[in-house]
Amino acid sequence: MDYIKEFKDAAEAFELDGEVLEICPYGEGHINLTLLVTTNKKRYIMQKMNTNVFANPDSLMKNICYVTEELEAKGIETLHVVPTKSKAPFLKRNKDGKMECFRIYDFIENTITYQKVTDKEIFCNSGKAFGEFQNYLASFDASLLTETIPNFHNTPKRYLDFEVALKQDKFNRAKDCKEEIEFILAHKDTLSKVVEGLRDGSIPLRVTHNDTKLNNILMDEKTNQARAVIDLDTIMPGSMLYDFGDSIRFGASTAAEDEKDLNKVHFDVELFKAYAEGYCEAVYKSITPRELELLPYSAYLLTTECGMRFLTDYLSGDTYFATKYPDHNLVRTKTQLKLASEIEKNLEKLQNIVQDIYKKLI
Ligand code: ADP
Ligand code: GN1
Ligand code: MG
Repeated sequence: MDYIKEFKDAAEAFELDGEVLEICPYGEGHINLTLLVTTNKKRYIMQKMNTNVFANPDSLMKNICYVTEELEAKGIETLHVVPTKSKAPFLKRNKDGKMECFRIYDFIENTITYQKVTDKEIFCNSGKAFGEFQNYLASFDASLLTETIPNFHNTPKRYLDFEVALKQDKFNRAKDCKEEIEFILAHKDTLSKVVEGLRDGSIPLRVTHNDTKLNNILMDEKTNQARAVIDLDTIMPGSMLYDFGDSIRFGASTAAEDEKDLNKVHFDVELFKAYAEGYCEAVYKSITPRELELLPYSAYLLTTECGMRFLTDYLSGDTYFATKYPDHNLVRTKTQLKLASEIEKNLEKLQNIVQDIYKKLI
């Protein structure tokens, strides 16, 4: 494959231990192109960074270096950036007039990433780990960080982007997703509680991960305890509700994000509870009453937001998320909107669950 040769050439620029033996595709990320590099000494993760999504790779890598160095100094396992031979944190090169960026991390061995929750305990452990990660970031100087994607979780702004894509309907696809479009239009007025709270100060602005799906955490392959939170590209000022909600969106589902058979897709209240137990155990000392109150809503919000983003990308011709077949983004949209509607119906029940968990902790 052509791109393997491209990666091989780029790998030459890095300070690697040993001779490169093999390079092959790895993982299930939707944004960067990720490959596993094996030398005769060790393994690495090499990524072609998505410069369509991340317009400023220099500040992005600066963010990652700041955060990983601070975590390392605290003795917390994290990504380790492998420098280039000229001591840069990534390789930026010009190919046929286009900028290309590559980075390499040490492969974190003896870990596993889950694409779906297989066990309540694993999900609870991931909740605890993302909560603890939130605590580590609390002492981080936010002024050092660049906002890598402005308005990333500004859901009302995402709604406006959706409206533009719908109006343009560049690929004449709106006719194939009428029900999904109707769902989003009908929920327009439910999308602003977190941005409004951040604006009026009733929700604190914190440094957050912003992309807390289960495959962005490495679990120990023997104990299933969390080892490292990865995919640090979107660490930026935000709300902890984004982190909680996004984990529930991905993990508290009975099926994969791109399951085609919607009969298999349900929101699982027990999984919500397991995650909330782990997360609250880590953050109960710092969470505010308003944040606690909005935890269930955040699951609804982030799931709707993600469905809306998939739909926007579908309408725009699949330019953002990596897709494997023509209506992949539409399939993803349908699972997200089904989950969002089930979460919405369960909000009161989820509220009681969260309150019970919290009362036991304090
Ligand atoms: P994307 O932004 O495209 O989601 P990620 O940085 O999340 O890319 O990487 C994709 C996948 O590669 C992860 O879900 C994980 O399985 C794997 N991965 C990434 N970094 C490492 C690492 N340092 N060690 C082991 N596995 C990794
Ligand atoms: C992307 O990078 P990855 O695959 O972990 C996306 C998230 C979405 C998620 C949906 C930078 O996450 O925001 O929630 O896909 N990341 C970015 O699966 O847009
Ligand atoms: Mg990822």
